[in-house]
Amino acid sequence: MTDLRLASLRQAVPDLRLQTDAADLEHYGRDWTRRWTPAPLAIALPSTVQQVQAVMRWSAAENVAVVPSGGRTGLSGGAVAANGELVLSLERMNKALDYDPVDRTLVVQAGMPLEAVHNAALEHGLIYPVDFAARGSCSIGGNIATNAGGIRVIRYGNTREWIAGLKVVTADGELLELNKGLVKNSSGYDFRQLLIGSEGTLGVIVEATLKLTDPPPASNVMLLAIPSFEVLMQVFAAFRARLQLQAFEFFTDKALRHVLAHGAQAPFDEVHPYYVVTEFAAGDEAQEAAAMAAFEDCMGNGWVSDGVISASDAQAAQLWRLREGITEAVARYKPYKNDVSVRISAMPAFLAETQALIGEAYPHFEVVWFGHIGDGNLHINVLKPDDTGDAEFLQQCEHVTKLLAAVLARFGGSISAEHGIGLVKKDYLGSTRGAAEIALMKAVKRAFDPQARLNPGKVFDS
Ligand code: 2HG
Ligand code: ZN
Repeated sequence: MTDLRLASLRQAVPDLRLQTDAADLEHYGRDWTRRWTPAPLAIALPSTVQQVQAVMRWSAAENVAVVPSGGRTGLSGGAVAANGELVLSLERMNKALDYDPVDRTLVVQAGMPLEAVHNAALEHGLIYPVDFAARGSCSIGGNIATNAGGIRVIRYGNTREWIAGLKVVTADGELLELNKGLVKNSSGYDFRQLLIGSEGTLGVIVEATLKLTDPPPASNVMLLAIPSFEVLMQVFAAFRARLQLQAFEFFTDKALRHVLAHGAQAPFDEVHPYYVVTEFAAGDEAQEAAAMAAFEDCMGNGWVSDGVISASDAQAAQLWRLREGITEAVARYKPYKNDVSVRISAMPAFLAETQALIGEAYPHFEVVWFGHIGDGNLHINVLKPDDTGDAEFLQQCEHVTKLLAAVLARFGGSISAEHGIGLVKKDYLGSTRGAAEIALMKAVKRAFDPQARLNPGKVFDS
């Protein structure tokens, strides 16, 4: 059966690179979640848009499900192929195609790694400002498919703000050219925005026209030690009022302990409950003075217990490592991840309530909190205790998510701030989206993909 299908794919798209080695099926069939056993039919690695169209036409004719695939750095199972799907990897379509200095846009293929996009923008003296730790491995197509956020959302917004146009191959192999780089386009539904964040369920993103912008002024990085979460919010308000913030990220003592155990250098002699890494414009003396004044005021108020400021790019990178190294440092504990958001102002109450709730239900859990303060986005990593089996741990963590989802529904928050719903959070979609809204989402899915062949089972069951 498998052989027959692959033979028909080879016949339908003769030049297509197809890989079926066990190692490839394993490698391309999973993402960073590692929860599901990869079992794809095969891996298709097209090199042109026409090949992607031909693959989708074949998928329609043979009724084979397709999982669009980028860097697979996702944390929600959105790129997992565990049910005999064809993985459609955009990895070989990884080039910048065009730059327009008047529009200040860069046209890129979907498989281009985010870091390569950053470098391509810099070659033109501009930046593509969306950024996060997985920059070297993730692809721009995957970033768009999940509306990725990251560490500079506070200054530049999510991926959604930076997409001027998209080329998308539909479930039937049609090519849609969405928005075509226009700044203004008031001509009906904006399918470009609908495709952004649709997690490969509505179409295959093959090309994007990215907006670029001026590089920021020179910046400095500060690490602050903070005695409580309530005052952390005061520090945020004080810094935001006086500085042009590029990033304002927090983590806890537990997070720091893991990053230090993983090789980072300790910033302070003492241990503090919370830490902030903030980056802000420091292009002239006035900006530098404003930063020092904000810091001193916060120290004077008892909101900050200690602080370091970067004196070089190397030091700035070292301070950033304390925050960006957390995911890698805790990976060996097979953490169960939640990625939630509430209104910024609601963060202290939400954090206090959920910390108490988890602590009461599972006092033996080590919970690592960190995230993006300016975006109301908290990352909650529950580390697997050594004496708890995988299945039992998963069951307990699902219970934690259920508790969280109920609190989020009350707070009007989101069960996925920036990682997507994928497989991991689909049972909890209803905590964030109303029943009528989910019914409309399903109707949209049916309109784009009536046979449910595109990334089936992700976001919701069709
Ligand atoms: C981050 O902000 C990423 O570092 C990963 O979104 C979060 O590992 C996580 O839970
Ligand atoms: Zn994050």
